[in-house]
Amino acid sequence: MTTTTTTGLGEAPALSPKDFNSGLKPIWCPGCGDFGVLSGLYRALSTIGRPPHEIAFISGIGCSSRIPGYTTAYGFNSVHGRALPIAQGVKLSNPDLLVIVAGGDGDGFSIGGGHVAHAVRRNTDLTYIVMDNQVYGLTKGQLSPTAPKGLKTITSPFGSLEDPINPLLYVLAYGAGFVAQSTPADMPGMTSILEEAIRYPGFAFVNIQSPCVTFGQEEQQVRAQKTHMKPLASLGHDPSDLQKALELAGHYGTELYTGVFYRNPEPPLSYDRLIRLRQDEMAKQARPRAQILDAYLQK
Ligand SMILES: Cc1ncc(C[n+]2csc(CCOP(=O)(O)OP(=O)(O)O)c2C)c(N)n1
Ligand code: SF4
Repeated sequence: MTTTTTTGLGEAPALSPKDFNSGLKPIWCPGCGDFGVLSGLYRALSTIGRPPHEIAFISGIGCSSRIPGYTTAYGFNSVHGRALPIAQGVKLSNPDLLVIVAGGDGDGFSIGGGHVAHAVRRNTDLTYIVMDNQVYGLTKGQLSPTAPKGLKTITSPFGSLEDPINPLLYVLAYGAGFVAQSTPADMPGMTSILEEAIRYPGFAFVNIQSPCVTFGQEEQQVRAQKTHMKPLASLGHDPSDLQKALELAGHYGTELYTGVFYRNPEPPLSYDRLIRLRQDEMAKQARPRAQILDAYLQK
């Protein structure tokens, strides 16, 4: 690192994507979409410029949930489906940390599904990245909640009978302030969406169509995605238009829209900010301990 940037706090060394690479070799299958997501995160974080020790990656269990170990930030590869509650706890106990949550569609919307609604409505300032591959990759390709109807897997040999859940509509319905979708088939677009999501001051959700090359479907692979992905910007979508965002998100599974579906133009104060304000207020009103003891003894 030879260059420096000037910040309000003085001279700080400029960061490069390499500064976020832990050097641990990912054990993902060659060609797995998660490699692209990891590389996009390195780039987005270097542009944002917060050093690794000011960042925490929290994940659950799955191939995609291995991401914390491949970064130099603090990391917790935790318990299947429990990344969001842990991440909220981390953010509340240290609001200065930049907290990023990452994992698979199974981790987020099967076992962890109940936590998503509460994380969204509580609006803690964190970024939730789901690497959506429509299967359980780590446990060898079982049906996941985002698998399309008819998908044949080892747990649905005659084709899935169920309609998939729609992660975009799910978080929009509970009031998420930032909702986007991307794919490693569009590295520049995905990197800038990750950067925007991380900078958003509240709960931000990014669904990344990250192909599983070993158990995934043919039409979900990067080459196929390149031919059918449609940037929302090319449709003239205005991300402040919630009604239109809901309508477009309804095409999940049939259209691969990329870009920002919804960005709240007037983000409310996040939960961690509200808690901090309340704590400051309580500290101002708090009586010295001696006074409390006196009041007790006088009773
Ligand atoms: C409580 C519990 N139940 C089940 C498992 C087994 N398990 C580990 S990862 C996983 C699903 C992984 O799929 P996903 O979250 O979509 O991530 P991917 O591997 O596809 O990235 C399951 C069922 C577990 N580790 N813990
Ligand atoms: S099984 Fe699928 S999701 Fe897991 S590392 Fe391999 S390609 Fe990636």
